[in-house]
Amino acid sequence: MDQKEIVRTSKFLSLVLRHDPARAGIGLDARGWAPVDDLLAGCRRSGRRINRDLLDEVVARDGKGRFEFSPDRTRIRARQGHSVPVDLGLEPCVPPPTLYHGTVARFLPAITAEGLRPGKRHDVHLSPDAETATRVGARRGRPVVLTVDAGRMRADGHEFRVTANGVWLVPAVPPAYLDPD
Ligand code: HQG
Repeated sequence: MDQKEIVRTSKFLSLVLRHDPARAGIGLDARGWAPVDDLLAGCRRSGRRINRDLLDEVVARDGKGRFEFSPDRTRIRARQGHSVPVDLGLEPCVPPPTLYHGTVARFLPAITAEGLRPGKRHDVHLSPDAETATRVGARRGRPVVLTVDAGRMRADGHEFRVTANGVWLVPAVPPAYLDPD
């Protein structure tokens, strides 16, 4: 399967399954799931040719594992990054002592003053290693990597969750837990 088609389809599915399910004429349930048949039918109606084989390829080969099927493979959801209100049902868990956040210099004054805020998404996204955070920051320009004292945050009562593809989620990071890498 053509890698470009996979990336294009992944982008469209991210839009539908994170931000705008109406784009494919579907809804998501409270946990963010959509029936695969409805999704494929909705994509067809909106002029996107996505068949089950292509969908399987995207879920299996997406570079960041952005999507997952339910165990019976009849439903699909995005693993993180939603702006529509869903509760992914992830349990709080113990983070590694240090996590990383990739950003760019122009955001640093605001981040230093108010900490990391989730923006349009539900949570701030943190990476388990500086390399991944560098890639996240590089989407916006020359990357700046901040370290997050996740161990101390958790000890102070902040709840962390992790998605099946290794993205750490936290509602916010106050400035006291942040340092330049
Ligand atoms: C910044 C991609 C001003 C923050 C990536 C970031 C990731 C602040 C931007 C995932 C701020 C939000 C998430 C504050 C944070 N003042 N700016 N107080 N606090 N920011 O896209 O972390 O391809 O919502 O530094 O790989 O960049 O979509 O978050 O630059 O995993 O799967 O505000 O998105 O994954 O931007 O990226 P985003 P993010 P996908």
